[in-house]
Amino acid sequence: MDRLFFLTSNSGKLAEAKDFFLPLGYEVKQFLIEGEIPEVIEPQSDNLQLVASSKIQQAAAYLEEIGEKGSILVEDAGLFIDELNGFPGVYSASTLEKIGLHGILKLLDRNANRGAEFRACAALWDGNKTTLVEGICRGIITTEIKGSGGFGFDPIFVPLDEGTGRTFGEMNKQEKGLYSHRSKALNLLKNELC
Ligand code: ITT
Repeated sequence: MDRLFFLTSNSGKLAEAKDFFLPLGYEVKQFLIEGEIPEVIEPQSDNLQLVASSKIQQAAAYLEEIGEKGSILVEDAGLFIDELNGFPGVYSASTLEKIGLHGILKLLDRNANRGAEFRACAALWDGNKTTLVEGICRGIITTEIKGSGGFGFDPIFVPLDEGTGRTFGEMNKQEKGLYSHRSKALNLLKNELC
């Protein structure tokens, strides 16, 4: 089975990528060097693609340095809320850490436009070249936390296309995978690998 090294510190993202690539014959492994996630500098940018490109370049350089061969995956995601002009966007991780899901819900009053989208920008280094893709999932932000599945913002996000009004937090990984920004991005990358 071919291996794909995923540079991420997020176990939820890692689990979803593993599930996605396994049926395609790829074993996704967290990219570690001597048991540690290699340090990469995240450029301060409001552009997910720029962040992902910079991280994949740094990861490819690490792989070359240790004399390993393999493909590397990097993926940067964020929740962009319409009423907040795209906030938290590229600041999603730090915002979630600081104010939590309740804090995000408090930023939207009852009459606010609750439209939002998840964006995932994935970059794949195949040993020669980098491919960059983006997946978007439109949805709405709930008024309360619903469900204990998934990770991150999943319990406050209802994907529009699903149709039952459930949050990602109320779905299992397979159900989320039918609609998510991550699956959309990884589907685009799939053609590069297979
Ligand atoms: P790495 O950069 O190390 O991969 P991270 O946790 O910083 O991990 P991101 O920058 O991609 O990951 O994600 C920004 C935030 O958005 C972070 O808090 C994630 O938990 C959250 N997030 C990303 N994808 C999500 C998803 O599919 N569902 C819910 N929340 C998500």
